[in-house]
Amino acid sequence: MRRQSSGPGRREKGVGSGVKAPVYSGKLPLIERYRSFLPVSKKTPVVTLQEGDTPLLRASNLERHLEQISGQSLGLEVYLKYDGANPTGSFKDRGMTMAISKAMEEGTRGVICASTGNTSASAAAYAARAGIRCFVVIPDGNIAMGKLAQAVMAGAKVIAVRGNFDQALALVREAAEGMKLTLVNSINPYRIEGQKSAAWEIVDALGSAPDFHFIPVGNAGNITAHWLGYKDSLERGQGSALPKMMGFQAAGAAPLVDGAPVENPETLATAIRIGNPASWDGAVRARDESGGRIGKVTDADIIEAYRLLASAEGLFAEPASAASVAGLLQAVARAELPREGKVVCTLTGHGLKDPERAIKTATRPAVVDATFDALRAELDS
Ligand code: AN7
Repeated sequence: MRRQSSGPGRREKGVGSGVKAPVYSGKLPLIERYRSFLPVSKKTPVVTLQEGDTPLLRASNLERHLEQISGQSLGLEVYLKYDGANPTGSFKDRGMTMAISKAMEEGTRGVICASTGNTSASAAAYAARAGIRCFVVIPDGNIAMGKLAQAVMAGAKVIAVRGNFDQALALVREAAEGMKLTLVNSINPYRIEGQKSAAWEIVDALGSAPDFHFIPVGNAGNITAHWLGYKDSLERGQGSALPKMMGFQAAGAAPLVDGAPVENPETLATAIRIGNPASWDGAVRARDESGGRIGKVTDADIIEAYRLLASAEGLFAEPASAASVAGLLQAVARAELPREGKVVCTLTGHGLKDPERAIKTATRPAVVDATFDALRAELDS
């Protein structure tokens, strides 16, 4: 077949086994857009699914809701960064394109990760794309079905351990070392480099950093990466200030708030069911350097924000993602924010990741006979 030579596409010679010459149509892969800010060279084979460049949406209905909570008119501009729009449905793709590309450059034998679900879905997809093996270790019974489906479909070897995420992470650290596999959890420094791009995109879009950035916190890689990313943008001369970083953990899994690891973390937001975050120090630094706060929200708060996002803004995000908006609702209720300013909330993962939770949370559809009368009776009710 003849390839079309016109259009915005771009071709390069592929490097490394399993990585074909890419043809980019539409938006550029994250690594290409931010090449000069990332530790890549001409020798780095770019393994991409065209991640990043996700929507940043003004949330006017949510703004009105906040005014109701505060009982006064507010000049807050609220934006939602919908990272569930990444190729595998979560922000993890930003770091994974870097981690897998660098692993290929270094001639890896295969990659391994522990995961509450999204890291494994992303690692499995990028490893499949690169043509390398992927091993994932998950806490048995505590990952959302959509995420497990993604990892198994991509051909990863998935092993569920009778234990939680923290135990799974300790095991894969040992396995990576002993079996010469590349660890692609956010302890891998390239993951953090790629995830900085979310902050860069926000600054590119708004012209400057927002005043406040609300973000869910689990293993704490993302809050760490955002803070570093915002500092990069300021150093490059974009804008004149940094945001206060507002991280939110689930109340049953809030080691950073409680000040000590939680041995048996519990929350329905399984993505952030983590008791001993690997990037603990990074999160504390982001909080303290920015003058922000790391707080906790209950599962009930999370579910309220989860419903609100979908019903008021049409944005279906998974429960863990809604922790950022639950945190914003809490901050407004506590009159913690000024009356004016820009706020960004990150929505880290797509709602379809966890369909079981959605179906449990919402009203089930009515079932009627296949007649117009029966349908009309129900429509009128
Ligand atoms: C939707 O996939 O840790 O604080 O193993 O999937 O950077 O850990 C997922 C974390 C927030 C927390 N929202 O981010 C994993 C994993 C969603 C997530 C987080 C996760 P970090």
